[in-house]
Amino acid sequence: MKIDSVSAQQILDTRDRPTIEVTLISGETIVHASVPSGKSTGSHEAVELRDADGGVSTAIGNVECEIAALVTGRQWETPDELDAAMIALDGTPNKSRLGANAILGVSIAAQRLAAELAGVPLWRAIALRAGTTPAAPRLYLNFMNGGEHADYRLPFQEYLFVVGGKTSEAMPIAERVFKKLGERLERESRSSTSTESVEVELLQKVPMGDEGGYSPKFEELDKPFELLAALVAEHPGASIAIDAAANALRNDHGGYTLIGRDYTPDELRALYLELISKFPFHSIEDPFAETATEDFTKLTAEAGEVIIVGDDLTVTNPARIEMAREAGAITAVLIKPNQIGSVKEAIEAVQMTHANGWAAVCSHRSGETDDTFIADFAYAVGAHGIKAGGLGQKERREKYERLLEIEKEAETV
Ligand code: 2PG
Ligand code: MG
Repeated sequence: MKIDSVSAQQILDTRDRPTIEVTLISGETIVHASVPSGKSTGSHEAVELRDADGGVSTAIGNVECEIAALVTGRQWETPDELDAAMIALDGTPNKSRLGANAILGVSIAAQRLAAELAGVPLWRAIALRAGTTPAAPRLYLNFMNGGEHADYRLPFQEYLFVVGGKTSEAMPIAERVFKKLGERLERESRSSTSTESVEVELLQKVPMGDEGGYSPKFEELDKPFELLAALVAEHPGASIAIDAAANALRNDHGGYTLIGRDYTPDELRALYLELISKFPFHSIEDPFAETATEDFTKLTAEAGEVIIVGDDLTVTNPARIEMAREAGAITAVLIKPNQIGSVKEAIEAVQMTHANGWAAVCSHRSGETDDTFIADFAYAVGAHGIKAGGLGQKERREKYERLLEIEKEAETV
């Protein structure tokens, strides 16, 4: 693979924040890639380089100068070789010099270019190199958004409807459930007031959170689970997951606060175990803060079949995943390429996760673009699941639509 030109430009993500789009040209072939951005970030994530005003012009400059000088005009055997060269050029442990956003933009674009030049679908090119077995991931659909992604109208960050099997069979279920949930939430909000005027009804439309899921406000902690459980009951094999994103729930006295009530770590663990016993749970992500490894370990030991997922705890970083393995802290790892800053390292994180006998759940970020790389990646590595948001935002739906396309491609390849 030979790259003739590298350029980058600023685009806006789904929260209207600047992010980076990279273009690579090789002969007649032109590919693009853009980089998502998180809000509830772990402190060990690779560095997303931003200007003082939040822009990405320094990162763009790094792509167009140093990185372009490195990657153009020579022959690359694989995109992994190119990733390794960019990592060495950056020279820091967390990509703080060139920026994980700058490096990842080129890294994803290089994967796409290699696939195009080889004439194979992106997921297939990744799987062939990584030696993984492609398979449809379970859909982790974020149907109710809370926490930092929705002004804390709900205490936990994500209330997910989980459905597995072929994507072409899972998606019609997801569509139905999303619509029904919306209708039920509207009914709930209408019944909580006596006014019937049209204006008030319009105001009562259930708001949406950052990830294209509904964002209702309930004072009762159980209420969202009751609503989801009723819908799960109509679909055998479906289940519930949450991302507690507990970094954001910490209070000043060593515990956590949910809907105005304080919990010690032990009380919060007891709450999770109670929820697991009452509702059809599949997994809990980041149940405690990223520093509370022992609390993860205790919950994992008691959670039975329910999977405990590390996100801010592990940040797609081999050293953090190894730390979690030694502690027996989790049974699954959330994989977000931009937490580590290159596709090569994200693949290594998946391989490490699988070697531990754990599940890998590949994930978008709360600030997304129309790039659907994560769908190809999740399918390529045969991930246990993919988190790509709710169905109320175009950029979230596009990931699921890409999975549908991939399923068709897989039938013909
Ligand atoms: C998460 C993500 C994605 P953010 O916590 O898992 O859903 O959110 O991108 O804000 O970190
Ligand atoms: Mg998370």
